Amino acid sequence: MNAPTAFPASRSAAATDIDRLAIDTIRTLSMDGVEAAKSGHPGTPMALAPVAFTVWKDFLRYDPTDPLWPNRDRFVLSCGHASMLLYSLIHLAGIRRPASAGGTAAVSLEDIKKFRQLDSVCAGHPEHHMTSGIETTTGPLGQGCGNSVGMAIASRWLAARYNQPGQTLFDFDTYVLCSDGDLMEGVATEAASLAGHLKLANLCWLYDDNSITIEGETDLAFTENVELKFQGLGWHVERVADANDTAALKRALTAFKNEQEKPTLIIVKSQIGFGAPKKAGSHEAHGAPLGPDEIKGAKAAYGWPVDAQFLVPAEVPAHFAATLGARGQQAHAAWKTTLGGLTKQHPAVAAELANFLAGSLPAGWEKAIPTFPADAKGVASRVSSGKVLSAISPNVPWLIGGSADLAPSTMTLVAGAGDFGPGSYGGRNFHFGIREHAMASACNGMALSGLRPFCATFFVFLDYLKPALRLSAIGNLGVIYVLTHDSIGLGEDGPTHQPIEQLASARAVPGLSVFRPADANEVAEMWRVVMQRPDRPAVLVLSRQNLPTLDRTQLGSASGVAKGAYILQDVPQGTPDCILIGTGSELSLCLDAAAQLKESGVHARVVSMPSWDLFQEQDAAYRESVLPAKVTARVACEAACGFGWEKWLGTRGRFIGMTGFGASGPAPALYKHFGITAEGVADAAKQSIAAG
Ligand SMILES: Cc1ncc(C[n+]2csc(CCOP(=O)(O)OP(=O)(O)O)c2C)c(N)n1
Repeated sequence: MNAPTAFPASRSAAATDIDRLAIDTIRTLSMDGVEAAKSGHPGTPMALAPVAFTVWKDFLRYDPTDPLWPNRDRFVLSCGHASMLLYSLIHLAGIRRPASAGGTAAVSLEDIKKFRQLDSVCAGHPEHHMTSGIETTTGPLGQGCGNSVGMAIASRWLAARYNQPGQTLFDFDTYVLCSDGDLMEGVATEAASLAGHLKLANLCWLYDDNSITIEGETDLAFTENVELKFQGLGWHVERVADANDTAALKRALTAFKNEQEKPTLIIVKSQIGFGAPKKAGSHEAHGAPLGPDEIKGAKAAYGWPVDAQFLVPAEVPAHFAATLGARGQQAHAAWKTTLGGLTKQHPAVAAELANFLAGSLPAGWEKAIPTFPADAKGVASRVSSGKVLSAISPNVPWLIGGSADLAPSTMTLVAGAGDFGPGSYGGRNFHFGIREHAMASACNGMALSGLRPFCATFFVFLDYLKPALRLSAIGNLGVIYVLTHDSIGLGEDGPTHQPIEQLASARAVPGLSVFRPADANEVAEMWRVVMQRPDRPAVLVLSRQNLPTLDRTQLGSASGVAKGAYILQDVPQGTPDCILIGTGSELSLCLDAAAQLKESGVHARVVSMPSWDLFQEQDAAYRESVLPAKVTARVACEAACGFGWEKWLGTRGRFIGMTGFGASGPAPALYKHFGITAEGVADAAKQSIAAG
């Protein structure tokens, strides 16, 4: 082993030799990984190695043999471009895959050598679902910060729900490494504001104040006083003048541990590309391999063998095992003993917790889902959704969430469930404030902590939370998005509030379920489906206006929602002349159009299609049974843009919907104005038949 013997005099004397060896191993592994990949971000891992190392060695409570231990501290790398830092840490700490996945090394040295290659567990940016030890998928700046607030919330909620006097099962902390880019993003400020309000003292962000971004120095665009800003947001702020000063880092982290009231921000001055002779301190160290000369120069500065690559001195993993590993395993063992005590002394609590930990729904959870009697006057789908949510809620305690200041409109307040607020963490109704983006990002963090979160706003504000929604889908996180006021049907608020392109944009997201239910019973069935898919995010698109509750004794059963689309009303016999497809509020227009067509001797099948993606998942035979290939005369009706409907309509089909933005006015007037009427559907059906 060619371990270095000398360290540059400029280096802080605070670290012991073995600590320095570990820090420089993180640095050199990260540099070598990026160099081998010929792409990546070496400079920030080189700078932040001492910071991350100090957290992991001295503070993080983490059992590398069980990365899913529920009470582990969370470590989030929000500046995901510095991913090699995390891969180096996971490798050196010896994190294993869960036993269910074989228990082998999560990141081997061979994996690191394949950084950024197809099928590598060391992807360009950290991907939670791919690699053990990664708490959340990061890369879009600011999201890790948002997620961390959800994790800190989860820790507090789980503690309030399950801890008993003398039996602490949940008290995990969340540590975040974040960069200038993270803190410039609005989502991080929204999230920080929420965390400060909620007094999440179990949350610590370590801000890499290196004054460098991609275009150059931060004073090009970022001159705010971060310390003052965070103090104003209700945070405790610490400063560390040199990222290499591990003793100072320890002091700041100890201050975080001692803080009981506020989240903590530790502002750490670092030098990007630390040690690289020419590129240190320059944006050139940010996003490209350093090149052989700079690598050799940096290794020489560390006192490292300049030609060694991927060198891991044996003492380093042993050092991680003796510190992080030993501490984590001991804490984990103690936790298991506590859990055993809970089972004896509080069997009912322990039984509920066992369900939660297993990720399964409690037996009989769906028994209270209501059935709605036929009613021509009907009920808005936001209202029926609220009723279903309230019915399910008592049976699934970890179904928790709230809205961005719109609960009276989104109908997401669960009566009797209590509020989650500063210092009072047992409630299940959340008030996220008017912070849609952070709300969704925090919900991702809550989902990553095992909870089933829902969040709500107007559907048009999907665009305000879209980046987090996309990450729900990438990460298979079952966040439930309750999005109401789903079309021009909301009426007078006008085009700024009337969604047009949001359905198409949500349907375009892979791995996301999108539902637009047509009546109260479809709403109930939608919730039944969604609850059973905890690994799939869902967007529930709900109306402001009343929708008639259809008479299911005369029409197809709403249980067809589980298949995405189903025949609501068929022709008496033989092949239909045409098929009318509707979603949400427009399904009733299709039924009316079918009645009108019948009078002219045209036999139309009416299909309800609340979820394209679920229908697409069905086998070809089922899809053919609903939309037979030979019936090419088709009309779809939806009060939104028609983008994408060709898939179901084919070349002969017609679409009745919106072609531009809406307008302010009463909903019935708007439907007429934009030609979204039963007559319009019937005419389009005749045209489609004639085109054959
Ligand atoms: C939302 C988002 N916008 C843009 C980017 C592209 N990007 C990656 S890193 C970066 C900024 C780098 O500066 P900083 O955050 O200070 O990181 P450092 O250079 O210190 O590593 C940008 C703009 C991104 N990843 N996410």
